[in-house]
Amino acid sequence: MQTVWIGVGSNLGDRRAHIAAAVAALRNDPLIRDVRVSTLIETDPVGPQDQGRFLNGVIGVRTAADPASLLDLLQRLEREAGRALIGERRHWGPRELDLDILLFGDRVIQTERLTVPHPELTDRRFVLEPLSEMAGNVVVPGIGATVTAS
Ligand code: A4P
Ligand code: MG
Repeated sequence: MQTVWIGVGSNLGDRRAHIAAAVAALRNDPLIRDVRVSTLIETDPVGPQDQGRFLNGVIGVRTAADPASLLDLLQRLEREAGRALIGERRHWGPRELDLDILLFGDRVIQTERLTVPHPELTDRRFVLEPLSEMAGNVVVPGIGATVTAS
């Protein structure tokens, strides 16, 4: 079992409902245990400014699934929220639901599909604030600092 931290964001449609549906689906998924959700915060878009404000938070889970299987599950939940297929989206553009793997236990992963820890993790207040609320003492592998210190 690994503890996994997932960043969640939405800035299209009923943002709170998209996030709640993803959390409910994770709670019902046989691969996933112990789902916890941070406070959701209202944030200004980072990147293109011609889009609405985000609702951001962090979801903590425990899972025995491998990282690629977890990514498959998260991408299915993004599609179920109505998000356009990869290739039809604008980079850093608006989205109904974004689920990023921030940390996967203490693993460092670099594959075609996955970079973990998430490369923007320590640069983004909208990730660090909810993550430090839930896991302030977690060490970011490769950096060796805790989330709070970042
Ligand atoms: N991928 C690689 N590593 C990961 C990972 N750790 N977790 C790959 C999840 N996916 C990962 O992602 C594109 C590909 O990244 C996936 O197919 C997966 O194989 P995407 O979510 O489809 O593309 P994207 O979101 O347009 O790009 P990117 O780089 O993921 O953007 P981010 O980092 O998600 O940033 N401002 C505020 N206030 N709040 C936000 O939540 N989000 C973004 C998007 C920009 N500005 C924001 C927010
Ligand atoms: Mg993403």
